[in-house]
Amino acid sequence: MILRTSAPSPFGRMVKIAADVLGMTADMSIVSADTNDPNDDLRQQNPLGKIPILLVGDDILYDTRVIFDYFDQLYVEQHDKSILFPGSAMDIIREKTRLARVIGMLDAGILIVYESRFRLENMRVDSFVDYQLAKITRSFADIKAENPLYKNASTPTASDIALACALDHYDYRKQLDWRDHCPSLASWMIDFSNAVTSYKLTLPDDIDPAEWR
Ligand SMILES: N[C@@H](CCC(=O)N[C@@H](CS)C(=O)NCC(=O)O)C(=O)O
Repeated sequence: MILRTSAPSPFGRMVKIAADVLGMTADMSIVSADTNDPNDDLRQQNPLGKIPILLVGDDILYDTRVIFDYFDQLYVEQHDKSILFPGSAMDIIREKTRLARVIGMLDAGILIVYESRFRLENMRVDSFVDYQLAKITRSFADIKAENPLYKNASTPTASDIALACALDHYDYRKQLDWRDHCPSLASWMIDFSNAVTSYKLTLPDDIDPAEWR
């Protein structure tokens, strides 16, 4: 398997952590991709021009959720149980909904980054940024109401992995300070970081320090 991604991508990082948790890292090599480079063949691999992409033989898999489903399918075939999406059929659907929430929070965060990356300063639209921020803050309000505690030790679920990568992404790109919206996620991060080895190994190089990094 070949993973096309870039070092700062929170989505690519999720795939790396999931591969490590499932014991698949040795089967996966990483080929760096540059979404801004029109000559990068990633646009032939994924017409959306987005990473991550997983190349498996002749198959080209994207996006993150599809890659997670693929990893899960491989893991369940070999171990007869799931780590990323454990439990009953309805538990799996609930976990996929939690994952969709975090991916949506990140998609909104990425659009905020692109608003300043792709538009000239005098063309930026504050109401668009506020619209995206509201998606993130509403999601944090829901997460806060769930009293989040990290309790899956070295076998995080898909949404656990996504949440850790999302919180770090906001600290890296600074769209907002999630501590203002769900302060208890700081202890969640400490517990996640202590339990999941690949968390620290996959941090963006120049991210600010934190107690759990
Ligand atoms: N929801 C997608 C989002 C992927 C995504 O937006 N990746 C960013 C990099 S972090 C990207 O490829 N951006 C380039 C673009 O949107 O053209 C997923 O889960 O894979």
